[in-house]
Amino acid sequence: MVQWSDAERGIITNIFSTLDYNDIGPKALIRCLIVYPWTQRYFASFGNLYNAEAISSNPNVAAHGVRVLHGLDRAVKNMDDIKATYAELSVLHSEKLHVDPDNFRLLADCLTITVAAKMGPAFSPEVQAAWQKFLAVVVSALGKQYH
Ligand code: ZNH
Repeated sequence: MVQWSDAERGIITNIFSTLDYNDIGPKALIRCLIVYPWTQRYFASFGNLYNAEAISSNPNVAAHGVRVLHGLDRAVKNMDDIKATYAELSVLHSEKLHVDPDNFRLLADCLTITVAAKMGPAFSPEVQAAWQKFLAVVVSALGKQYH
C-alpha cells in the first residue's frame, strides 16, 4: 500500500483546493492532444480536432478536460485507497473506451507541466515530488483493470 506523509497530504490537498479546474483541465487535455496526436483517436465524437487551433477552441475538449480533473478529486479524497476508488473507471477505460493505458501517463505529464507553469516558483522540488507521486498512483490505479 502507498504511504503518504503529512507533508505530502498537505501539498496535494493544497494544490487541489486552489486549482482552477476550468483553466487547468482544458489546458492539460489540449496539450496532450497536440503533443501526442495519437491520443486524438479516442475523441472522434468531439468534432473538429484538425489542428492545434481547432483543438484549443473545441468546447467538447474543454469540457472533457474539466471532467477529468473532477475525476481526480475522488483520488484526493481517497488517497489511502486510490486503487479501489478507480476500479470502475479503470474498467470503463479498458473495456468500453479501449484507451491504451500508456496514455494515462502522457496526460499526467501534460497535467504536471500545466500545473507547474501556473504555480511558477511555488512548484518547488518538494511539491513536484508529492504531485508526481500522486499522479503515478492515479496512473497505476487506472491501469489496474486491464487484462
Ligand atoms: Zn478518461 C471518460 C477520467 C485519462 C479518454 N475519463 C472519462 C470520465 C472520467 C475520466 C471521470 C467520464 C467517465 C464517465 O462518464 O463515467 N480519464 C480520467 C482520468 C484520467 C483519464 C482521471 C487520467 C488522469 N481518458 C484519459 C486518457 C484518455 C481518456 C489519457 C485518452 C487518451 N476518457 C476518455 C474518453 C472518455 C473518457 C474517450 C469518454 C468521453 C466521452 O464523453 O465519450
